[in-house]
Amino acid sequence: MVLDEVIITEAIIEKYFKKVKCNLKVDVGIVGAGPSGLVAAYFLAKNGIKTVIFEKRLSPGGGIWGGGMMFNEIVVQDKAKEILDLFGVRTEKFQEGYYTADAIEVASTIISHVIKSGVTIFNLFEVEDVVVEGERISGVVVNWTPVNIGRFHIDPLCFRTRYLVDATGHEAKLIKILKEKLRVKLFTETGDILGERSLWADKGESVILENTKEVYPQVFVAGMAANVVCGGFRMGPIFGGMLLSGRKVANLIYERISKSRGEKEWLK
Ligand code: 48F
Repeated sequence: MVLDEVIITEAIIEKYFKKVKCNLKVDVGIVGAGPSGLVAAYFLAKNGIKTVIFEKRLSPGGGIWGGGMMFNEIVVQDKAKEILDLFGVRTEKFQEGYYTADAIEVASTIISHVIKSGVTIFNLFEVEDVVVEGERISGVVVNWTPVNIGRFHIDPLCFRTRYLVDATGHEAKLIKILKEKLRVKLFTETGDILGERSLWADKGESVILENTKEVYPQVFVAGMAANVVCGGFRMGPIFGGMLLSGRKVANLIYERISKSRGEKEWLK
């Protein structure tokens, strides 16, 4: 068989646009493919919730790959180890309560499970705004990361979502957009973004699950973004809280969707 370059091109274009069309209206849009966003997407999709991830970088995985200061090992604690076990990631006990895992194995294995669970990850898609219908956030506005890097004057496109998760890590980008452009009052102590505090591993990890919650109707925060929005400490290269936060936000949204089934559905 002689390979035809045009058929190769046609195959890519056709399959890619099919993927885009299939994901224009979803139950859950997750912004950021770091550990929290990936784990959230996996548990949602496994439970039949149509979920998409928008990731501005070329490679999904967020802060996993580099471990601590480019030493590509990560640490997790007991409770989070069970999530790595579920994905089949190998861990080693370092001391009572501390397990290590190869960062590359963690990132690649979780990404693979997420894709196989039915989630589409759109890499190089930067979320730059939200779509609103009155008080309701009904979608995200995306553009190619290279368009933004090149500062080209090119309008974005939109995806409709029923629930959104800000899993953008330290940036808490989605919630910053809500504050800056819509001046909304968040479900935090002051109604504002409380801001990230300095590094305290124990405290940062212990509050992250409390902070993983809905902060505006149908908009949730997970992972480091949850601590940024709710004023939690950062925790450095211990990743248990991120994995558990991803699972928690998936559970919260799953419960909400289960309850609302039977009400007027607007996603067709
Ligand atoms: O930062 P990140 O890994 O978030 P996380 O899940 O995990 C935090 C840890 O990696 C680490 C830590 C460990 O204890 O504190 O920092 O909270 O992943 C966030 C992802 O969001 C993407 C970004 O490229 C990264 O991959 N992201 C950020 N802004 C946008 C975005 C945006 N506007 N649109 C799309 N993706």
